[in-house]
Amino acid sequence: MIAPSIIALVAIQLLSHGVKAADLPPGAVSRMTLKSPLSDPAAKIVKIKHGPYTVPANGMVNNAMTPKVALPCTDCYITAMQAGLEYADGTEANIDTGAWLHHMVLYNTGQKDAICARKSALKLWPQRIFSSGNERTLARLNANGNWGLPVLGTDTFGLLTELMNEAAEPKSLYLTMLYEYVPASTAGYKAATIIEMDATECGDSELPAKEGVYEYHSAEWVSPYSGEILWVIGHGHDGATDVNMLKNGKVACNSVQYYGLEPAFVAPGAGEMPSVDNVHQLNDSGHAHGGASTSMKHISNTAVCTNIGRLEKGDKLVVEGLYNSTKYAQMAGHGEHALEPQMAISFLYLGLDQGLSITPDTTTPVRMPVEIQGNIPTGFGCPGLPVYLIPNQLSAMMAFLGLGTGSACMQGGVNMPNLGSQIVSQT
Ligand SMILES: *[C@@H]1O[C@H](CO)[C@@H](O)[C@H](O)[C@H]1NC(C)=O
Ligand SMILES: *[C@@H]1O[C@H](CO)[C@@H](O)[C@H](O)[C@H]1NC(C)=O
Ligand SMILES: [Cu+2]
Repeated sequence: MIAPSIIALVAIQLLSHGVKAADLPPGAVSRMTLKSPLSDPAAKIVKIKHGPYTVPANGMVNNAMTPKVALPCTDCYITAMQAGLEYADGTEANIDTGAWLHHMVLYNTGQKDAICARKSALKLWPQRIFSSGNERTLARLNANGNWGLPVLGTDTFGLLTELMNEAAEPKSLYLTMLYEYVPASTAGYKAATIIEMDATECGDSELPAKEGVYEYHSAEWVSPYSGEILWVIGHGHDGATDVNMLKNGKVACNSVQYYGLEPAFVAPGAGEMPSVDNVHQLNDSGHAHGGASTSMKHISNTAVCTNIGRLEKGDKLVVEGLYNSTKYAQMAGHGEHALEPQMAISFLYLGLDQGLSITPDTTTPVRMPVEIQGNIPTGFGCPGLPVYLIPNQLSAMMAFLGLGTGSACMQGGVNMPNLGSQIVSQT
């Protein structure tokens, strides 16, 4: 006999996600809610609402930077994280109503990034601790052992958010972060870190879209760390079939990209002409989650990898994004580009053998962006603030190198220093 509260819990999860865990394809995972079962008796789930962001009709909020946002907890380990987007009344904001979580990056200026922090002027490069596209994939660090991402009292989280609105009216949206965490004193917990592999390495992640079958690779990165690989997520854009993490030349994580498994990730047909490719895709899919045949499915879930063994010092990692625009229609571009840029990102959480005393990688050469087109948020030279490197602008270049102040730190993006955060606790 199942307790009524459990039945209610399952019913809530079905309502909020539309797909039963059992129906998910290989590697895909259920999303977390405030009411998800806890992974540890000591764990708590907290939700932080960031915003509101006002996104103009048929417009975007481009890389809005908030240098300081609320921490989920201090002196704790984050055991799971997930991004979301919602309206003021708490209902989900997604593609079915024209709202896109184009991307978000959460970073910790109190720690250094495992790949991009170097001895150079960029030594302030903060640790990217989590990122998400509209697919909103859960990251879990304690799936195979008591690991978590440490949050210290001295840490500061910052948030970069890009949102898109395909509706004819402006929207007021909240970026949400759901965290599960345990207090640092929880017996047996140890520190994990994140390794974010990107085909542009420490660049702006954007790659030009092509037609047909094509792929993007990062350069090889040699790990100075060893530990347990806890969880790997591959991120690509529409058109991607797989985003793989290769270890020593072999696929260690195949993150299949799944399209339109939930109605919220299907653009309504009205006013949108389906491409031939997208009609193919709907006929191929074999199940009815897709809605009308004139609608367009977008990436809704990604396969994640857990329990895939260890990373040793000297192991070589590469991220590989595989695209097939015949199989999955790519997004039409805004502005001068015919197609939206693509991405190939694979981020892995690593349970460190060496515990908290992690030192940033200062030995492996890292390719920094050399082909600069437009404004690239790559530097972090202003105290506590990110910097946009703008070609041919001396002040921005100075700021990028850590020599500038004030407005140069913020050119090219929207600074949102006073963005509100509301903390919603589990009841
Ligand atoms: C897909 O299904 C529709 C409706 O049954 C049909 O008209 C169309 O020809 C099919 N497309 C392909 C490529 O099979
Ligand atoms: C690309 O997609 C098309 C349409 O689904 C398929 O026929 C073709 O085999 C795919 N190519 C590769 C290399 O996977
Ligand atoms: Cu992306």
